[in-house]
Amino acid sequence: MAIREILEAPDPRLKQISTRVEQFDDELKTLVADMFETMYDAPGIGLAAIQVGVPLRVLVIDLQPDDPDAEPEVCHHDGHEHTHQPTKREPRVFVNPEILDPSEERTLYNEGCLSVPEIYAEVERPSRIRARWQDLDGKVHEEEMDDLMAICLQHEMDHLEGILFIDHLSRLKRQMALKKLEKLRKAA
Ligand code: GNR
Ligand code: NI
Repeated sequence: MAIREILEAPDPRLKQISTRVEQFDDELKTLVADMFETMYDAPGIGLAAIQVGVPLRVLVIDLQPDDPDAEPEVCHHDGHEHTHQPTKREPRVFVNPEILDPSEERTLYNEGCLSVPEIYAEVERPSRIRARWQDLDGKVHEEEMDDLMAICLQHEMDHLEGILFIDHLSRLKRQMALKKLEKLRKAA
């Protein structure tokens, strides 16, 4: 497993349209393992493959990433001592995801993106969706989603179409965000 570099706006690779996964092989499993490691390290609650430069329709989401400030818990069993993070991880993989019947009802959420670091803005999206996707074995799943899961899945699906959350803002707000990003980068 490896932490991969996260591409940042205005990198043109983030505008690519990702292609469907056809091979459910070890290379896909390695990509997903690396995406989880990269996402937890960042830390973030979701990551699309294109954010690490791979234009495939693959997403990972964990709405409960470990709290980086939490003290690791030490526990003893089987005669061994080991540590683990007190918050529970809920890793989810979505291959070739689709959104079905988005609700008329919309919701606003103050979004951020690992590819647009330190910029946050309110984005409006359908409140509820039905999602269909494949797992690492190619098996099809379908589920209704709401709240943060619906928001995050839609944010990640946008990445597959080369869309960033700032593309949902007015041109003025988007330009302000990109200017701020440029300034932050120069200061770093
Ligand atoms: O870590 C992330 N947080 C977040 C907050 C609100 C809405 C969407 C997100 S996803 C983001 C990680 C990321 O950039 N995924 O593409
Ligand atoms: Ni993002």
